[in-house]
Amino acid sequence: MSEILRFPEGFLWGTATASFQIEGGIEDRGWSIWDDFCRWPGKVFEGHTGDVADDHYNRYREDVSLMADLGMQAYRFSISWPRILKDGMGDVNESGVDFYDRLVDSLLEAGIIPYVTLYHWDLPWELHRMGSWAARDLAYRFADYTRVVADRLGDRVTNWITHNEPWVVSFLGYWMGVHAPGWQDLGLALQAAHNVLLSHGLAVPILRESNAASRVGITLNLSPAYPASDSDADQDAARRQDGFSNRWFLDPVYKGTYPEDMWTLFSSEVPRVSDGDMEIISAPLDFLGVNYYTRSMVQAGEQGPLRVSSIQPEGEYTQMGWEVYPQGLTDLLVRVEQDYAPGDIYITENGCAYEDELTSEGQVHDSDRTVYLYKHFIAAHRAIAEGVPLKGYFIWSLLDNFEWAFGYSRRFGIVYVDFETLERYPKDSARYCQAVAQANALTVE
Ligand code: IFM
Repeated sequence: MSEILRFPEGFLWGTATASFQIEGGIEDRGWSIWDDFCRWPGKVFEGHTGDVADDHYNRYREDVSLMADLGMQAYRFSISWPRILKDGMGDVNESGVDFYDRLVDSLLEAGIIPYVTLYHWDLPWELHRMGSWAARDLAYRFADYTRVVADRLGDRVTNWITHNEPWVVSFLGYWMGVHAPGWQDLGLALQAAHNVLLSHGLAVPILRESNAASRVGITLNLSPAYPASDSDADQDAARRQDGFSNRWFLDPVYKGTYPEDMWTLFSSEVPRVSDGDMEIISAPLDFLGVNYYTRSMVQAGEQGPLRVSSIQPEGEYTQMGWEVYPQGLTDLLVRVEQDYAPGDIYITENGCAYEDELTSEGQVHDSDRTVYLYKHFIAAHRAIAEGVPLKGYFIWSLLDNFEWAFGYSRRFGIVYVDFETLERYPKDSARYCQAVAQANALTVE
């Protein structure tokens, strides 16, 4: 017996991308920390760069048509800060602004609602030289940049996301050193996280003022942490993991405080917080963007300040080595709603990388991706049934693209990109998403 799961009326289906991952067009933008990082030996798979990427800078019209053809109602993309302000501040790069002007206009003409992220990791190099995100001043530079973008696009863009995944920015970039700028210092990472959050809070009123209809949010990558056993030690480990992955960002944004247990745990490494910062950071928002890919399972360990060690439960894994765990999405959404009541929630990213193969007929039979998405759509529907005000779902990603340290070796797109010819080929999963979006429903077998 099959069952039809209907999503609420007005539920928004879309896809997501990010500037550095798809645009290319390096000649019309300033140098960013990722341009530099790509050139560090051994940091990015086979030295891949974002110089050309998917050449979306030149092919955006084709990409907008693709989305329209797939019945997508919204598109989440990011603005490249160094395309707007080559050095991160100073003179506006008019041709860069013009690119986003044309992109937004094409989307609106196609009936696709733009959801614009202001920062998805491509920090202008000059700002990095001024101390990177560990420098408090960057928060104010971000506010200035926000003002420029809001002035130029705010007449047509009303859905804004300040930052994408501050956890990744600060901890992968400044503590673990596997993302740009490649630093490895916990104290600087925590300071970077604080400055990113401060910049978020400073940007909120600027975006609101740009248009009475503006809706502003932030996107966090969240991952529920489960203990490997019922022991007190493992349960404490899961609490620490949750504090690190989730509460370190959710608490400041929604409660105006850092979680006490984690503050104690990080002890001498905690960030400098000035008077008034937490009020700025906790400015009321219109929505929360949640990026969900997998869960974590941990047990008590000895290593590092967190003293947790990760377990790989039996199960299915994607090419990233991430466990396929749709129940985690339901659990996460229900928990976020219960503990933080953030108002409207969007899944601003969910998707998976698998080894795709383009057939000689130009097809990609990615049933593994289709099944992954199908299971996560069901999980999202279950969360709605449990009272979560989930308003939309953005699939990561529209196109195969530059997957950071993995370069082009991981394909997350529902549209295959031949990186030699830059031809696009909708995969079977794209047709599945099209059917779900068009029906605003899915059939469960
Ligand atoms: O590609 C990234 C994206 O830039 C941010 N969220 C996770 C995706 C997959 O790793």
